[in-house]
Amino acid sequence: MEGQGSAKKFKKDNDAETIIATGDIHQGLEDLGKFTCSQVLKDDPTKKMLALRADVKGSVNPAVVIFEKTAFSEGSAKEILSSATALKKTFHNDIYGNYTGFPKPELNGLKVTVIHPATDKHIDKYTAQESILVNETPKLYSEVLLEHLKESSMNIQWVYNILEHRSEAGRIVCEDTAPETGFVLLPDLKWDGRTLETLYLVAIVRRRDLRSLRDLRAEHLPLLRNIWTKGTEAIKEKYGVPAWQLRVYFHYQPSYYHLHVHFTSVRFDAPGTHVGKAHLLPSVISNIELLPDYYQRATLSYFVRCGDPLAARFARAGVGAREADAPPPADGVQKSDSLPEER
Ligand code: G7M
Repeated sequence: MEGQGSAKKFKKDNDAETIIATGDIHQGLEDLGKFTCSQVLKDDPTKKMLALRADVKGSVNPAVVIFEKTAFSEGSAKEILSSATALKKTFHNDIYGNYTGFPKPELNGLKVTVIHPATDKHIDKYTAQESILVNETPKLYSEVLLEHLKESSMNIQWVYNILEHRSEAGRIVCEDTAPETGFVLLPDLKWDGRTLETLYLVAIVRRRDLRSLRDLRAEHLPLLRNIWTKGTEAIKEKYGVPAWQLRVYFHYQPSYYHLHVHFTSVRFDAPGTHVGKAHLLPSVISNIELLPDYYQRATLSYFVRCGDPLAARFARAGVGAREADAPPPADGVQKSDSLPEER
């Protein structure tokens, strides 16, 4: 049974019997005929990504649909250079020709992510917004961030579905069932599972009491070392990619507060690998080895989107936008002109 458990509201509609009967839009979804674009959330020419808010026939809830152009692989690069690729000339000048190419559909697939029912949080997440930089001290963590987490509940049913083999069971690359140090490693939602240039897996820990980097201390070193050792070995065995070609890291802030670790190829500039977001696993282990409560004592800096309720909460706590010419605050917020990478 795939993707059990999230609450969904559907209205009666004869054309949408499948949705009503199963309560799951992904059952039997073979095209996008039921979707109508209601808003362009983000159109990112650099990442070649388009995020749309969509109405769904037969459902009162909106969806978020994300289209991404996929990377070339060496295999497809060879196939693409053939008569099956039609060309339309834009112009030519001397030895230089510029064309639009139309390869056969199998070589030209888009990665499509459908989130339904999409919450306001999902819609915010994929909407282009200005952001602020927060320097989160331990005090701000307990007074602002923890309070925010208590009041906002992001649905993490998908995590439990994976841990309990109700979803994506066939995609698991490595599983360790030890209660304290165990985890499940599988391809990330963002990866097609094949293109090594964009390799992206995620390790989800079995235990449910660790929310983020902030909770990690010396007693969790065996868990962290286990994820590093078994995760990198499993990737080497299955994909032939050695540990030294992997970027292994936490996000802080993460989108989901159930501890998980990202494994991406160093050849791939994955979203969320920038300063103020990614914390490399070997460095995290080393920091805790040096100082057992490092992550309870450190100031951790990160970006928050202006539309995120968390930004409003920081502002209410007196950690808000400052005058443009003020010196950078020791424990506060700086306006940032640049957008953060996708969270
Ligand atoms: O930013 P954060 O550290 O919370 O990243 C969470 C990661 O989980 C992202 O890289 C997502 O692409 C990934 N992810 C999110 N969902 C809902 C799923 C899912 O259902 N399956 C898998 N395999 N990965 C997911």
